[in-house]
Amino acid sequence: MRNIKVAAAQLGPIQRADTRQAAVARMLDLMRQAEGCDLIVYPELALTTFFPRWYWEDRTEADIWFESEMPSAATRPLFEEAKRAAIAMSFGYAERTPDGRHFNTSILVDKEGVIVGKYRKVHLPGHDQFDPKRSHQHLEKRYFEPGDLGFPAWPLLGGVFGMCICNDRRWPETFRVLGLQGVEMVVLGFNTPSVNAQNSGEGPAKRMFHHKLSLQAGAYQNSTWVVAVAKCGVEDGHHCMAGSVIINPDGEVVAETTTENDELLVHDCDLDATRFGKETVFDFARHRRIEHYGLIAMQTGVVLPKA
Ligand code: ING
Repeated sequence: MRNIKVAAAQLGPIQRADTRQAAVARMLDLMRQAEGCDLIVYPELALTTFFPRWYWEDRTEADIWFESEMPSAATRPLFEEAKRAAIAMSFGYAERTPDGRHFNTSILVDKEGVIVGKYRKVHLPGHDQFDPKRSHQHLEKRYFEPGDLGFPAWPLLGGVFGMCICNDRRWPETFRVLGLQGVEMVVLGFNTPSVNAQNSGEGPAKRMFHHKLSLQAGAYQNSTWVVAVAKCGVEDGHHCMAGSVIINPDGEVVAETTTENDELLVHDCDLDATRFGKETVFDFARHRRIEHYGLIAMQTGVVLPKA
């Protein structure tokens, strides 16, 4: 029994006009509610509104949404409180590197407040030019570069932890690369518009179905816990879905938020519950046949079979 008491700290909307200090104050309040937990997980881009919904002709005007250091002045109180409370944490933010690169990033911080892992979102959804045909813009390809750190995993809290971000959950490669490192808990944040900008017929119900389908498959097929945390509610008129969930290594949803506001989910996660799947049905070493998997890493798009 290797029990981790996990807190999924869902955030309600953050408006364009809200300050980072206001977001951090809400995150601190959730951290205080999580007293006694081993780990607290916050959403993607937890410090600001989901700014990729807005278009700036001059991309440098979007730099106001980025952090150029971490801890930053606004987030230092979060690291200090985490250290005092001896709780590990993960949260997402927009990262601007000293050499001027831009990433949709998340970090993993240990109980001493030390950053032990960094992940940069690999699968950027959406588009990079203003698209008048869309009901709303989703300009992650405009403001971020694809992540350049791969899908690393780290030892933490007596187990193996990995991170991904939002759209990454829809790509099985994300979970499998982590699974091949023995991951026992994948933590991620998401900001998911509740309607499809290109298909108004795809509303909240279908969105929630695809969201859970992706997470439950990733958990089951790699025998890992998954903790997925939303920033949700209406941000400047744009609705993002909730659906923060904790999923066990059998792919079952064991906890789910019921509001679209700041809300804490707490669940005891036994990392040893990953063992049976890893030693039987998903014993990769015994069952995988990599001699047949070449296309997955050698080919980006579809190549149709010859007639
Ligand atoms: N948001 C959405 C997500 O992947 C999206 C974008 C939604 C893409 C639905 C495809 C389908 O949850 C982010 N931030 O990636």
